[in-house]
Amino acid sequence: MPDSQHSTTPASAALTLAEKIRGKRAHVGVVGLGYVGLPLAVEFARAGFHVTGIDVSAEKVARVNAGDSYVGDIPSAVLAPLVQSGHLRATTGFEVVADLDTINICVPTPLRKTKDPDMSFIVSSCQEIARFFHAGTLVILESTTYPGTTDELVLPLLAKNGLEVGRDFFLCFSPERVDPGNPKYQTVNIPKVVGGCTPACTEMGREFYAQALEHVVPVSSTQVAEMVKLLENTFRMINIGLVNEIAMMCDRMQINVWEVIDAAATKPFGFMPFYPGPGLGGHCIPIDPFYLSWKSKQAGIEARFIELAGYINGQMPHFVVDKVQGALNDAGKPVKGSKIHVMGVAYKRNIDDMRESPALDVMLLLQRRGGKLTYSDPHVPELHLDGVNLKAEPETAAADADCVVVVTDHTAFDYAALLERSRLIVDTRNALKGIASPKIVRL
Ligand code: SAJ
Repeated sequence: MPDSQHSTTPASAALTLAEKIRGKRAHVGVVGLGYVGLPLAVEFARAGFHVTGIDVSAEKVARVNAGDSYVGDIPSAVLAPLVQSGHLRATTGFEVVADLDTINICVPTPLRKTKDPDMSFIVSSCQEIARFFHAGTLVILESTTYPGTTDELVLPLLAKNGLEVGRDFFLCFSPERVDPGNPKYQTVNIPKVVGGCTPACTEMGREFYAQALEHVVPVSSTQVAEMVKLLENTFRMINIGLVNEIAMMCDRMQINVWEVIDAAATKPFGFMPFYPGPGLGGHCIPIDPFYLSWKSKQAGIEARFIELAGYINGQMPHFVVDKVQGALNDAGKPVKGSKIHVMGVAYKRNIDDMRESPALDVMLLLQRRGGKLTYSDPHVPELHLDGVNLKAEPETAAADADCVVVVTDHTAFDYAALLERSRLIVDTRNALKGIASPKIVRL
């Protein structure tokens, strides 16, 4: 059981906390038990800490306490023993903060419709934490956000009753780098960047992560740590935008962009392949860069690359729909009244996440042009448009369709059988790579 003594004098606060962390006697708290928070809580419980997860969802809390995992990367066979041994429990109440020594905040940071940051989850979590906050605590924000959030928004919410950061409590930012479903990189072996409000905070954060994770990367400030994550994901978004624009150029010049990319990828240095697609989905890449552009605009600098890449990526569903229209037209068929079957609707292969999925844009645009839509996706059991579930079995629907569109290239699909039974396939992911057939139209 954790040591429930909380030191009161400043100097001893740091010493006592560091000793608890090193001795794995610290009571670890994780706010937000999603695809980031639950794996983090599990890693610290596995390392021997007493961990309490806090989540607003009573269902999530009940499932954690029943050892019933809802996060793909954490099998119940891993979660249940940690709950049974008492190393991991969950609650919806923040009262437990009074007994916590460390608190990781892993709550969502979505964008509002106006494309500016929605900080409501961070603010509400910090307001609840502040109600029970005490000296000798380490707080680490992990939610992806704009540079300055930790110092400008979180710190004032916690630095109350004379508590001084770096002396009485410790505050850091550490970007989450969880890649759901990645078989090679999981929470324990993904290098963990951490930056504090003060050097003492950075050191406490480093010490904390070093107890459970394989590689810790301390940096000089919370702003550097916040910016690291935004650079990582803005890099991806812009390069995806670049390759999507290259795809549109190649299409116009009748050059096979997939062959171009594969050949360019043979360059052993100075190049990293990205691939064109139907658009940009997910809850990270389409969103994180706009946290950066929002903040940089406040600093008086227009983030032109981000805005341009956002525009180009946003054009891809329209580009795909034009390809479908052109392919049907070449077969003497209008989109209107044609049966169009979409293969794969999740935002990327082999997952079930639909957030910001470009498949939704493609299907809506085709429906607006009069297409009769169905879809197949082994990871997405239902998808309703106008109240109708468009789910159909690939075998029958593809054979019956005037055009099949591969939007998400799940590995579970039988592409050879799909080619056999389809009249026409628009392949937006090069899923039928290397297959030459007049039936196939590629991006
Ligand atoms: N996409 C392309 N072309 C590409 C790569 C991706 O069109 O070459 C599309 C995908 O289909 C998807 C979207 O972009 O719709 C985002 O794909 P992603 O591979 O970036 O996957 P995400 O959104 O799951 O991104 C996460 C990020 N992880 C974190 O933020 C912690 C990202 O930093 C990772 O690099 C990425 O996973 C990954 O590599 O899988």
